[in-house]
Amino acid sequence: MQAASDKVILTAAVTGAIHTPTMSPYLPITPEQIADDAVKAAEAGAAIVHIHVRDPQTGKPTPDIELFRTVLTSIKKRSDVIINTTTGGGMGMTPQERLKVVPAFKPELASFNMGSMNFSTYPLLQKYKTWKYDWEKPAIEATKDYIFRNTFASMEEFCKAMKENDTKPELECYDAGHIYNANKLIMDGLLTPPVHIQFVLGILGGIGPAVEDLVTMKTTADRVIGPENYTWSAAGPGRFQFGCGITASRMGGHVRVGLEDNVYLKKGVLAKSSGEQVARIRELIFEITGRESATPDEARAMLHLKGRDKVAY
Ligand code: KMH
Ligand code: ZN
Repeated sequence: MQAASDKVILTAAVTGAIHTPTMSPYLPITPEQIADDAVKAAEAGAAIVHIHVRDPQTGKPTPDIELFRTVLTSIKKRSDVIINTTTGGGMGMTPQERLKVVPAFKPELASFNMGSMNFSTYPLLQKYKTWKYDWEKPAIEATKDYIFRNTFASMEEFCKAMKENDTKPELECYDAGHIYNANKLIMDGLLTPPVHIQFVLGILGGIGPAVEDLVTMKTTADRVIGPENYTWSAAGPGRFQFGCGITASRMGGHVRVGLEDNVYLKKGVLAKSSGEQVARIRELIFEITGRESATPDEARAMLHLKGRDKVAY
């Protein structure tokens, strides 16, 4: 039996806000589909599920609290998986709309984006020529002129809400500067170490998905924040998802997969669910590194989470 501390925490980000219904018929849209996929991903070995919600009629990302409530309660009834709610939301949502899930549900874990940036997916326009819904193409086009807003003023507001609701933030760092932003919030006493960081590699507007990019992020975090002051995971949106996951697991980190970041299982094969990707990465990591995947309770202990009896859903 492997020591729990050596295990790898797998996260499944099941729907997100980047992909649109045209890109995969398997992208979960309704609250029932999102909850079902989250439960399946947990059964496949995910200790954490990262949750966004979408308008059930159109598949457009929304900050609707009642949709979140339906998804969170449905997952909690069926699984002890850790639920990580997004506070990144999607394009066009204000920081305040994005943050509402934290006071509303007091989740164990929530994403917290560490800086303003260009966040663009417009190269996808070359790949898809016809669209299922009218909103999809303009939304992807608009990412060319989009700034994902996470100023210090709004980050301070997010820190305060997370502290008040005892929600552990997962610090989404898309570039080296974001690690310095996180450290500024630690130095100001607004974030308490050990913090949990998600290195997101390969978003257009952030650092790339190469091995060297992950090494840069990790060595920067070691130098600036200190290895004893953080735990970490990596996500590689797009076709680098599995490669990033393998690299991160070999470096001792944790790993995120899911249809939020990549709709494929392998080249040319759409993933039928995030659970399929979890099963694949779990097997690859075990084969290559010998690391087993952590259970939700092992992950709770590793990340110092408050427990699922202390959430408000
Ligand atoms: N969209 C991902 C690349 C969030 O939800 O706050 C990162 C993310 C952010 O999951
Ligand atoms: Zn997300």
